[in-house]
Amino acid sequence: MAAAIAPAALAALPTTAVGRACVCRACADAPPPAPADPDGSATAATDPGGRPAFVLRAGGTEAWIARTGGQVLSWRRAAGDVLWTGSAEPYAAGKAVRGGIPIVFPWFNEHATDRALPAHGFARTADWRLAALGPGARARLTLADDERTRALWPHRFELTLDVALAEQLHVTLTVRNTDATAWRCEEALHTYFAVGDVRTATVHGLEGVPCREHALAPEPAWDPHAPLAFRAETDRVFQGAPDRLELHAPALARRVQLATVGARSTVVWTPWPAKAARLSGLGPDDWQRFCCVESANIKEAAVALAPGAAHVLRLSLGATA
Ligand code: TA6
Repeated sequence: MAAAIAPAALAALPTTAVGRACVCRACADAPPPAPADPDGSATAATDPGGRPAFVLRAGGTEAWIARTGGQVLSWRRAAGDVLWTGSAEPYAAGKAVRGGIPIVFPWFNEHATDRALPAHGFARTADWRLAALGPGARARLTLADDERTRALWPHRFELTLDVALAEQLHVTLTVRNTDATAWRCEEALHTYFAVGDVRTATVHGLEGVPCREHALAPEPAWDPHAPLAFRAETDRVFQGAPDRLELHAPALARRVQLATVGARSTVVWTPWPAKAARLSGLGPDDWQRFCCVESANIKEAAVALAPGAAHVLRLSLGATA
C-alpha cells in the first residue's frame, strides 16, 4: 500500500526535490526527466521585447523561453523557426505573445461563468520564477498561487515548467495541487507552428478521433477519416487523441512530429482571415503563416487533483527541417 504523504508535508518539499527526491505517488508515476543535451548550454538573455528570457542551445539549434508566462517563444533550427510568432506588436505589455507555446491554465478559452476574466487563464501572462538553468540545455521555471491568482481562482497550486533541448524540444508542465481541498483545472500547451501556407498544411493522426468544431465559420463538412486539412476557420477539439501526431507543412518542406504524455485533448486551430482580423498580435497575412496544434486537457478531460497530487503534461517536438 503506497504511503500517502500529508499535503502540508508535500507542499513543504522544495521545488527542486519534485521529480527527484520526492516519493509521492504523483512523482513516482511521472515520466522520467526529458533528455537535455549535456554539452548544450542554458543562459540568461533578453527577448526581442526587452523582457527577461533564457536561451537553450544544443547541436546548432536554440530555444528561447520568456520568464513572462513561462512561454517558449521559439525553437530555431538550421531551416528556420519551427514555432511561429505574430508580426503585430508581439511583445505588448500584459499580453501573452501570440506565438510560441503559451501555457493555458487554469481554464481554457473564455472563463465558464465570468467573461471579464482573462481568456485561457492567467498563467500565460504571469511572472514565473526561474528555478534552475542547466545543467546542459535545460531550464526549469515555476509559478505558484498568490493573492492575485487566488482572486481569480481560489485555489493553491504550483506549476513547474521544464524545457529540455536535445535533438528534440521537450516541454513538460507539471501541475500540483498544494491546497487542502481537491480542485479541477484545464490546461494546454497552445503551440503555434510555422507552416508557410496553412492552406497546404495537414495534420495526421487525428483521423477517426471524436471531435467538436467550435469555429464560427467552419468548413461545412469534411471527411473525418482523412488527414485534417485547412479550408476555412477551424477550431476543433479532439478528445482521446493519440499521443503521436504529425504536422505536414509542404510550403516549408517540413514535417513536425508531436509526441505527448498526459494529453487527453488536442485542439487544432486556424482563425482564417475573418477571425484573424479581430485578434490582437496578428498582421494582415499572418493567418496564412501558422496553425495551432494544442496538447491539452480541457472540457470533459479537465484534470482533477486531490490535495498533494500532480499531473504531468509533456510535449516532445521533432522536425525534419
Ligand atoms: O485554441 C483555440 C482558441 O481557443 C481559439 O478559439 C482562439 O480564441 C485561440 O484559442 C486564441 O486565443 P487567444 O486568447 O490567445 O486569442
